[in-house]
This record gives sequence, structure tokens and C-alpha cells, in this order.
Amino acid sequence: PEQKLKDPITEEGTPTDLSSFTPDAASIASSIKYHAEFTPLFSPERFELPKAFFATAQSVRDALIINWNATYDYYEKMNVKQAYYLSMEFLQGRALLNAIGNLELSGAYGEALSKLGHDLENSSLSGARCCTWKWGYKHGLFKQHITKDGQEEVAENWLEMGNPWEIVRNDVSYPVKFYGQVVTGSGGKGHWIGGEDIKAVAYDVPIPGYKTKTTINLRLWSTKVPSEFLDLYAFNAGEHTKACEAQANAEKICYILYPGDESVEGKILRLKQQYTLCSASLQDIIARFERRSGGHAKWKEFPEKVAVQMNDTHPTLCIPELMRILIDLKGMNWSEAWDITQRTVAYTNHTVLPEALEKWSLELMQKLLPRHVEIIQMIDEELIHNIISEYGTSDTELLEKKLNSMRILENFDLPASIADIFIKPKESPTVDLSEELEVSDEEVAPSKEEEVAPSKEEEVAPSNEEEVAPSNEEEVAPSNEEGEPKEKVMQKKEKVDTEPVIKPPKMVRMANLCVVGGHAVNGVAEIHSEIVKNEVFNEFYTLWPEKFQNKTNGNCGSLRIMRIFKLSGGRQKRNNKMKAVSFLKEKTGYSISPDAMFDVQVKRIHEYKRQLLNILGVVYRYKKMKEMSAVERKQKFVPRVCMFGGKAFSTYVQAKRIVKFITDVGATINHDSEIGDLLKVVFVPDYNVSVAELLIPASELSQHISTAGMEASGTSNMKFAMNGCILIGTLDGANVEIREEVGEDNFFLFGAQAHEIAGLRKERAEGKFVPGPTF
Ligand code: B1H
Repeated sequence: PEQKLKDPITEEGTPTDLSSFTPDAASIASSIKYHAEFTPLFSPERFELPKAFFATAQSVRDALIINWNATYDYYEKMNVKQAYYLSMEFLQGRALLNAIGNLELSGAYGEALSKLGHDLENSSLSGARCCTWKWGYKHGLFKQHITKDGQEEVAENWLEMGNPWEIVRNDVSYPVKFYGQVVTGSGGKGHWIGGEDIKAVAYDVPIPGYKTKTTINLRLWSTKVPSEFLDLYAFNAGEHTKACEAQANAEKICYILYPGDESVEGKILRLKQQYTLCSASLQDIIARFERRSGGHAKWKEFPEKVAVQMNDTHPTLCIPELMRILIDLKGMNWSEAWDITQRTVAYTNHTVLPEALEKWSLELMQKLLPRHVEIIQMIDEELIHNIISEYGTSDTELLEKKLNSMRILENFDLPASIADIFIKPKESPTVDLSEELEVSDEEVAPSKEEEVAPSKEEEVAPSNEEEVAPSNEEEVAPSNEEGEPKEKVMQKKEKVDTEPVIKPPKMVRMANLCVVGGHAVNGVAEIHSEIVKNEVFNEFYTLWPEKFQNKTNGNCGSLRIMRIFKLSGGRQKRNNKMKAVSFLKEKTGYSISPDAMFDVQVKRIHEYKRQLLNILGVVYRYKKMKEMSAVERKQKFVPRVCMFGGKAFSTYVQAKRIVKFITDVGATINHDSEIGDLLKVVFVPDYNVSVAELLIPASELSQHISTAGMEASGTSNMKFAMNGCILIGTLDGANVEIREEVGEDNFFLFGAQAHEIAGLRKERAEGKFVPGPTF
């Protein structure tokens, strides 16, 4: 009965009386044995790892399922507002220890496993080894091998053994469409027909909270086509590949996270991934809303029941998808749908690097998602009218500046009426330009004239009709540390007698769509949020200051906890270092001393994060050491192990060269018997959450030395600080706030400040160089 339901968070009563489910070691042991026997994933003869891990995980899952169901029973019956966090990536650490810890059953599980001849820590590690937790993708990112040539990417099938945490919901699936055509109906309605149809099937993972019974759901989508799509005739005619093509096409959407997108196929796959996430999630969210409304959905109240938070721009298509569903399927008019969409959706920005802000070719998107492009064009047009009504038309220079930076569609002609504003009298106005300016803004299909990029063999649509010009402008690998925004000049149609005008490709600026379509935009650290307001989205901030906020990453008490406890190293540090020593021996073959200082830089390899600067510092230190006598060396230097770890994006050449350089420097220094334990350089292969859980607690000095203004937040900086590690860093991202909490004495400040960078770059470009201090 409703009145007995209590909030699982405040624990004012419980959704289910869990006291009877607090098991002792004996009952846990029998549950593990039960799963080994009756939920088998391995042959019955032996009870070894990883079998013991899976059986243990299954028994933990039983406990989680009880809390999980109770949590959602409560949500359902109370019809609470739900927040949906839409993300292309979820990185989990060791789920087993986390769940057992959160259930406060560590002691009982430890005892049960030792009764069965196993060790909880080892079982959990085994789980982490056979499963890297890039939830949702068949192959995770990639496994990084380090060879003499640097990074090698190896596909990894972490699901080969099965995943004990995920539960397939065969009754929860939604259709997702690609390509096809739009037939315009009455009242602005569109009917999207034809094309390629797949279905997204829900896979759920329970996520337990800490010291609460609240256990929420991580819903993942798997893609397939119904079996009736198998072309039996083709199959029986021996054309097996052709017969299975549709299925293979659907399944590859879930193969890997961030598939390389240099090729047109890569771009399409990525856009398909993003749209699948958005479409399946929104259909699911709406179905739940309607169900909870008991058949009397009050759409105006949708934003009071649903919040959709977009993690970066990858789920931007939520905006046109929600619009599409509300208008085309629920019969709303544009302004009703727009009001609901804006109040529902919000956007978290994670980077200010211009080359990392997603843009999609309009042409490509038009083929894959024709109805969404119509909607995006209408949003863009509405935005143009907003900008004009805000700034007027008299100051054309100002208006042009605003339109250039704020429009969602880049290099896309203005509606003719608006374009007229920009006709300036020519010195010798002999030609009437008005005809040239009459380019319809409704022009959706790519005209021949606009195919400017070199055409490629690749086809976009399964149909043969047209080719998509890949953007020659878009950078795939984030290679430009400077990150200088390329000046975008508004495309004006001007009469040029000589050369034909080469028009740059029309692009959809996803971040702009997010800012326009959502009610809130946040950065992930204070300094970053300031840069978002004052630089990256300054024109939007000027127009809608109330939208902009800050949410420092990891802020759920982390900074406060740091202040209260001033966490320090101590004896535990030594144990942690010993674990890291044996791990590194196993992974790299290098024997390092636990008495040396562990100086660690682990993060994705990127020029702006300056692993190169760090390793050059190491080379400098090594050369200084070599100039000294053995005695002097020992006096001057503290023994130090410099550790690096991180993956380079597969097409990011410069980052891969940095990885190779680090391993080469290590190969030289580590074999120098004169130097011995005074200096070692280790590249830890395949850095991931499990490696982080081992290395971060073992670290004493950690490096967060990005060029100021470039690292939105950094997340490991907070974790290192929480583990009693001293940080060396720039005033960038969350470093700034961490330094305020731990105090200046516990933070080695490094490098120039964000506001000084532009000036310094200019000086260097002019050949001036002021050397920094030597050490
Ligand atoms: C961050 C990314 C990212 N920002 C696209 N942007 C990717 C974007 O392959 N892709 O498509 C991959 C990664 N990741 C990071 O977000 C920031 O660099 C960090 O500073 C920040 O702490 C982190 C979380 O907010």
C-alpha cells in the first residue's frame, strides 16, 4: 500500500524490509555454491577463477536486485521526477568490491570466500582482468599494448566470458530508423518513412549507492534487427554475407566506443551510435512517462517528471528527436514542443578545445536523419530571428558577428529576407546581387554546386544516388595544442568574376544546438565554467546569462572531505606501493624500488596535457645526474620512479609519438647501471579504471600540468588528492579549487596562468624567449 512506501534515500522507512536479507558468511557461501552449480557459465568440474568470481558476482547481484526493484517500485508508485543522464561512455571500476562495500558485506563475503578456498580481493581482480568496464560496447575502447614501436591497439572482447552484472530485458526494445524520406503532413507534421530499421534492446546494470538501499539502473542499448530480416533466399543461394548484412550492420553500432571517424563510414557509424542512444532512450523515457500518467499524459508537466542531462555533445540529437516525437507522433505544435524540449534538456560541456567541439556535415546528417535536419534548420531559423530581434539590423557588423558565432548551421545561407540586410553597396555596383542572394533556406538536398570537397568512393546511403563530400576542414585527431579557433567568415554571396567561389561544407555545430535547445549549460570546474561564459559561448552568455552554471566534477563532497580530513599518506601508502611494485613487474618487467618516490602522470595522452614536457624534464634530470659524481648524485637527488600511463586516440599521430618517446627514454635510463634506483621511467600499459584503482593510492607526487585554460577539469587530480598525494600542477581545471582546499603548501604550483598564455604565445611567435628557472 502506498502509505507504507518510504524514501529509500532518506531511509524514512524502507521500500523493502532488508533486515532479513543481511546474510551471514554461511548463507553467502551457499549462495555462491548455488550459482556455481545452477547459474553455470563454466564447466562443473572445478571451482576456480574466473568461475569463482562469476558465482560470487551472481550472488551479490541477487542482493542488488532486491534493492533495485524496490527502488523502482518506489519511483513508479510515487511518480517521482527522474533525471536521465545520457552518455556515450560509462567507466566503472571493480564492480564486485564496490557493490559488496556498498552493501556493507565486505566482512561476510571475505569470510564466505575463504571458506570456499578463495580470496575476495583476488576474485575481484580476476573480474577486473577479464572485464574492462567500458559498459555497453562489445570491445570497449581498445587494449593498449606497448611494444618497441610504442602503442599498439588490440581489440578486446571483454564480454567473451559473459557479464555477470547486466540483465537483458527482452521485453524492452524500441525501433530506430536511419535514412529514408520525409513526407510533409499537415500542421508541420512530418512522416519519416522508408530507410533502414533496427531495434534497440535494453540491457540493465544495477548501480548500488553507498550506504543506501537506493540502487539505480544503468540502461544500455544493444542493436539488432529482427530475425525476419535474414534474407533466407540469399542465404540458401549461398550468399551468406549478403543474407546477414542487415544484422551485421545493426550489430556493429555497438562494437566500439568512439570508432575512428576519418572515413565517411566511420562518421556514419558514430552518428548512428549517437542517434541510437538518443532515440531509444527518449522512446523509453516517454513510454515510462505515459505509463506513469495512467493514460492521461499531461505533456506540459513532462519537464516536471523528466530531466535529460546530455553528457557532452554526443547526445545532442536528443533535442531534435524529442521535437520529432512530440510533433510528429504526439501531435503537438512547434511552440508547445519547443517549450517542453527546452525545459527538459540540459547540457554539460567538457572541453573548450575548438577542434574537439563536434560538428557534423549537414549533407551526411540529412541523408541519415532527414527529419532531424528539417527540425534543426527550423531551430536555426528561429535562433536567427531571436538574434535579430535582440540586436536589430542597423549595426550589420555586430549582427554578422553574432550570427557567425551563434548559428547552429555553419556555412549555411541565410534566409533571403535576412541576407538582404548584408548587401553592402559595392564600389562599382554594376551587377545586381539580389538574384545571387536568392538561395532558399529550405534547400535541404545537396546541390551539385556545393560538392566541393574531393568526392570519395564511399557511399552514405544504402541507395546509390549521391555521394557525400567529407569535410576537409574537420580534424579528427585533436592535434592542435594551440587550439586557436579558425576564423569563420560568414559566407556571403558576392559576385566574383574570376575564380568560382569554393564554398566550405555546411556543418551542424552540435554544441550550439545544445546551448540553444537546453535550459542549462554547465562547465565542469570553476575556471572552465568561466571560460565557457567569457570565451567559448560568450555570445550566448550575453544573450542568456541565466542558463550558465558550474558543476565541478567530483564535487559530491570530495572537496569538503579533503578540507575536513586533510588526508595524508602513512603506513597504508607503503602497502599500496608494494602492490603497485608487483603489478608493474608483471606488466612491464621493470623492478622498481618501493623506497623511491612515485611520481605519476596518468591520463589520456594529449599535447595540451604536456606529457612531453614531463618526459623532457626527466631527460633533463637524467643528463644533470650524468654530469655528477656518484656521491654528489646521491646527495642531490631523491630516488624517483616516473610513471606514465594513458591511451592515445588511434588516429592521433603526435600522441602516439609521445608514447614511443617515453618508452624509449625509459629503455635508456632504466638500463643505466650508474643511475640505478635514483631514476626510473615506466610506461604503464593499458591505463584504465582498474589500473587507476591500483596506482593512484600508491602515488606520492602526481602531475597535472596542462597548459592553463585547456583542461576542463581533470578528474584524477581529485582522486590523487583524496589519496594523500601531493599535486604538481598548473592553475587549470579543478586544480584551482583543489589547491584552495588542500592549501598552497600541499600543492606545487607550476607554469603560467590562463590569462597569460595568449601574450606568451605572441612573444614566442615573435622570437622572444624568456627562459624559466632551472632546477
Ligand atoms: C573530456 C572529452 C572527450 N572532454 C570526445 N572531452 C571524445 C570528447 O572521442 N571522443 O569523441 C573523447 C573525449 N573528454 C574530458 O572530460 C576533459 O578533457 C577533462 O578535463 C574533464 O575532466 C573530463 C570530465 O569532465
